[in-house]
Amino acid sequence: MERDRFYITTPIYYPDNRLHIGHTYTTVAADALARYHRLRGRDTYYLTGTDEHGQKIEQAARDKGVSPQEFVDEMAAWIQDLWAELGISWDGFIRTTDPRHTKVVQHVFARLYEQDDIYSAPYAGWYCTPCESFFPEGRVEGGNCPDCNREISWVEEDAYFLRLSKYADAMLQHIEDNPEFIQPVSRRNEMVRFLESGLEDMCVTRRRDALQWGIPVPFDPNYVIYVWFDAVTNYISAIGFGEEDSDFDLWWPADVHLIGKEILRFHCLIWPIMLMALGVPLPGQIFGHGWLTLAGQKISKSRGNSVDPRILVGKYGRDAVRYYLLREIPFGADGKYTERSLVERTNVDLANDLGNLLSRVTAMINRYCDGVIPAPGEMMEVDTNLTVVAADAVAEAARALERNLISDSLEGLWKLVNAANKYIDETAPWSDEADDERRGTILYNMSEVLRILAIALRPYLVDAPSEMWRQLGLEASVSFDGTCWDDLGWGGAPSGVAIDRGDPLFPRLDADEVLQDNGKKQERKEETKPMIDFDTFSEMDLRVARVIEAERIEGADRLLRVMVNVGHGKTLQVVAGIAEHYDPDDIKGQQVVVVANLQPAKLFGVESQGMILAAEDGDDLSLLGVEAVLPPGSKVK
Ligand code: ME8
Repeated sequence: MERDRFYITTPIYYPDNRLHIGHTYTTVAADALARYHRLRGRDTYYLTGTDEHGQKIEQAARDKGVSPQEFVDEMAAWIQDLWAELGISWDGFIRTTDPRHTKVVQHVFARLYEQDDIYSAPYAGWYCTPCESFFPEGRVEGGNCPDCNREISWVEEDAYFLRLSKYADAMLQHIEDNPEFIQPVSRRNEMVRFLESGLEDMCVTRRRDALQWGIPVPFDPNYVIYVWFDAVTNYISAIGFGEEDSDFDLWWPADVHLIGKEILRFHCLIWPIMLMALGVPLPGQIFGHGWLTLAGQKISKSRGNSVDPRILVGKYGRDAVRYYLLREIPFGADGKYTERSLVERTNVDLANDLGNLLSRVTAMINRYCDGVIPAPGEMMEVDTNLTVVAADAVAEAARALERNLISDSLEGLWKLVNAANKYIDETAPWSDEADDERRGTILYNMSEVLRILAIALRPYLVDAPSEMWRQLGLEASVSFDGTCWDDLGWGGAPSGVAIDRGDPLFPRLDADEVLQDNGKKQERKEETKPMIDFDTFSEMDLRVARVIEAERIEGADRLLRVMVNVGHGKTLQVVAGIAEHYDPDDIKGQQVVVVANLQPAKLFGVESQGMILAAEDGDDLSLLGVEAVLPPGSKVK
């Protein structure tokens, strides 16, 4: 029987730092799924929250000179504001410092200890603070974390262990018996391989003298509970596990734990084994999505390449950001983030395909039908074809969403958007050949497509669908908030209602203008960079050079093409972002400093073979020079 409830979770995020577009990705994806299931009429619970204990948080609070509790209070509030700004419709926000949660964690720990699934033994191995992960001796080479490649510390202490090995076979069996348990399939295979290579028991405590900021082991004051043991328990503590008269049985087991692929092992092995040991049913599915990458690297707080979702929302609006994240990257795979692709998606899919459709249709209803949705007349083949496309698109979207394949579902819906645009062009209601009845039929059909889209897009977009509804004048007869997936059948648009044409849903963006503006803000925001060693520094070939010629690059207000003499008979062509500060004629003959061994890159179709160094302060920019006149090619060191 189909379950009429849906319980979905995101990871609970570490509030050690501001969250970035990667966390936003998971949260928006879970939100889209939660909204979809609500639209299907299922009781839905969407849980997110913050993972507030552990060494990382303790250090971050110490660096800021505040207590860990003050620190996490401020960060958790910041995160909730961020999610509110993005229109995230969470039902529960769990904080692991909540006494309701700590009580459950202590209860689970004590129970597993009592039944001998937790035992005490000495630990000697590695610990990675950024990942909050233990690694056995053999898995670490050269003192760096095998997962994140950052520095790792050696830990030797008496500890408590969770008996994972006892459950390894049962775990493997469960994965084999339940093909949907870990998705996508590639992640499932990865976990099976990992299990087959042998599962060791896991350390689940830290000594109190090494770490204070954690939940105390209830029967041993010398220890706090390992932050991952604490964290995964949120999925049951938030819904009242172990409490009398709670909603636990209503929601558990969770339908989907949506997570990033780097935390698969905690979710696909350790967490289910904890549940098995407790005799609690396992979640239906763990879906490990891919990473958003920038310049080939995972976007992450500590790599210093994080992208601030608030800046993007401020610039493009939350619907554009949400749509981009949900549509651009095939759900499950890694995907490159670039702001240019966000702008392109917004312009093509949202402004042109969707926004223009609404704008054209409402303009024609005003012009040909006195601003009122007309009644349809006789349907021709082209019209019934459109109804078939609509039904297929909706069915395809639902099929994909039932399997959490969000980008596929949007692809399905855009088949209808594209077909509708084609339909208008083909039926040409503006042409002299169309009489009033024919025009009425076409514009009714178009209103109907827009009505269907407004409802079907509700999971993904939070502002545009209701605005479409409003402009179509539908609110007068049907409340938008009351619509549901069952309203997606053809023929629901009421004839005779007055439309209210408004501003474009998504104004077209001038890509070069918005992207250049952002370049400035990003540069200013970047304050510190990680330390580098001397060898890394000396890999840079810095030279005194002389400008031979310079000219503006068409279409790029900030850029100059500059030819520089770098000595030894060599000339480099450099594209420099200095056009707002220097006239090409002014810099001819000037002595500058260049990076002469930078990999060539194309900017606005012009190859840049190096970089001219400049200092920047807010809107001011000044080229770097050397005091005396030196021959081109002189080394800078
Ligand atoms: O791991 N691309 O928290 P966290 C896509 N507290 N998703 C990304 C991403 C990227 N570049 N970067 C982060 C923790 N994420 C633990 C979780 S759960 C019991 C405890 C997303 O703050 C992705 O979902 O490091 C990843 O799993 C999560 O953020 C990690 O967030």
